[in-house]
Amino acid sequence: MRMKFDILTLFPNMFSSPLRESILGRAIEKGLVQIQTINIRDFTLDKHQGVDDTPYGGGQGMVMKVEPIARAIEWVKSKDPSAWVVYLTPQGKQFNQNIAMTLSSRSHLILLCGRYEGVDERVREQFVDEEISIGDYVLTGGELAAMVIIDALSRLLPGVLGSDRSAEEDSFFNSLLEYPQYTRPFNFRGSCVPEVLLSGNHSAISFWRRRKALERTSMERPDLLAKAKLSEEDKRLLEEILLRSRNN
Ligand code: 9D3
Repeated sequence: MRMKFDILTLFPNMFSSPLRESILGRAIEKGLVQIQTINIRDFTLDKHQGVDDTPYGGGQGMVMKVEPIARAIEWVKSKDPSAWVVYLTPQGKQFNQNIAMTLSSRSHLILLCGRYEGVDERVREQFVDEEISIGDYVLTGGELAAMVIIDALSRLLPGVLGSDRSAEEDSFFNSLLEYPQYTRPFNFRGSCVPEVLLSGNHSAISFWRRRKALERTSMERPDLLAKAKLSEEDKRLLEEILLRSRNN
């Protein structure tokens, strides 16, 4: 159940250290995740190694040429025709946990990172299976987006996290924000840990955490409440929270 990522980029060095740290680094060492960067420039044939050119019809900036990208994708696919091509672009559908789960069931992704004004339309037409954006803000290219996707997918693979964590994953996400966490010291510059957490009363602790999760979600992400599975108790707590926030 290992997953392979081939990253097509003009800046392969961007990927060297971020992916080798911590959990992802261990997943690579364990052989659960394989990441290869491919420099698109290595697939140029002309001696100037041009990877971009001015747009037909005029206009600002440069467009990434079709041939080097086509050759790079065909090279990967000649070894594995099942590889799925994802183009990182502001025009793609917005990445979320559901897309992460769907993509993580594929064994081999080719992540195409755009630069400049993007790729020649014929790359999309003939080679791209899916287009993804990581959100409504402007990046300088698709490289950081590719890393976000690799990170989010890798942690879903069996054996990458502790097994107890992965199970709760799908039920957790898209429901509520998490409750506040504390560790030592008890008193930091006059701000103390809530007493209930020291009480040893597990049902009181669970109740407090659920209330805090509901409180935070209704303040910061009310949109999540619409999708959340709420008990009658949760609904009662929410009423209380809403009433209190109106009085403040
Ligand atoms: C002149 C028009 N450009 C600036 C608004 C459009 C544009 C082209 C290329 C804007 C950004 C980029 C580079 N971004 C990506 O390649 C990218 C991206 C992003 O910018 N935001 C969120 N997700 C992604 S995925 C790839």
